[in-house]
Amino acid sequence: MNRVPLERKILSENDRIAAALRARFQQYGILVLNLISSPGSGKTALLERTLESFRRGERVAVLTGDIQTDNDAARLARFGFPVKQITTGGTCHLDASMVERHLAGWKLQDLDVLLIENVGNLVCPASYDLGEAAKVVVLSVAEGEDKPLKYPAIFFKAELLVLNKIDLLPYVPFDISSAENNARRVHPGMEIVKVSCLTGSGLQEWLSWLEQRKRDSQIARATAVQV
Ligand SMILES: Nc1nc2c(ncn2[C@@H]2O[C@H](COP(=O)(O)OP(=O)(O)O)[C@@H](O)[C@H]2O)c(=O)[nH]1
Ligand SMILES: [Mg+2]
Repeated sequence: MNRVPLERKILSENDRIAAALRARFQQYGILVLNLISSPGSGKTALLERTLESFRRGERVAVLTGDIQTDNDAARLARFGFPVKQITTGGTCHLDASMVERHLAGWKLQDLDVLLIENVGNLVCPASYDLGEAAKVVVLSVAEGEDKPLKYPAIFFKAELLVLNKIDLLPYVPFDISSAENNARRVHPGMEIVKVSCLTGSGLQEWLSWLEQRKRDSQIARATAVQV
């Protein structure tokens, strides 16, 4: 078998598992977000600030993916919510079967939100559905405003762009309106929030977006139960 049909077969198997996961998440009204960015853009920092803002009883869990180490799980476990590390051992993205395996032991009926940090990479994670309600792409101002044009697939597929590290704007040559225009050239109408996980600036906008999406998932579940 040559490479293209094999790749297609792997992707369609992934789509099958992801569709089953999505149906389970919808059945329980769980909002699942798939966070994608280059290494170092601030996915874990955004999750740290997010978990920090949640009240103790919040029904949230986190899966965090990396090629090696469980450093991110250790950073995130400090907040007292369930966290598991997915170590891919070389694979440059998470896939639906990894998510399915790592859900074992968690009761989905106990969750309202599942946050998934993908492996740091703007390319491969765009091709793998994890059964999420939405992909969120994080881009930091240290990476250059041209990235949406260079890696259009992920900017097209993500529902939200989190522009992180805006505290660094005085120190780096990054044209924020050009970055926004580039993102919206690839994805017209794309929602964008500008944040600093260091200073906390803009985080309220991100948390409001998340809260709205959480309500949407719960309303969708209630509507499905009624019909
Ligand atoms: N100045 C600044 N640094 C940040 C911000 N967010 C994250 N960082 C730093 O960027 C580095 C990478 O962040 P991390 O969350 O590990 O990125 P990840 O690889 O996408 O998970 C760390 O040293 C963070 O402290 C921010 O908003 N401003
Ligand atoms: Mg990380």
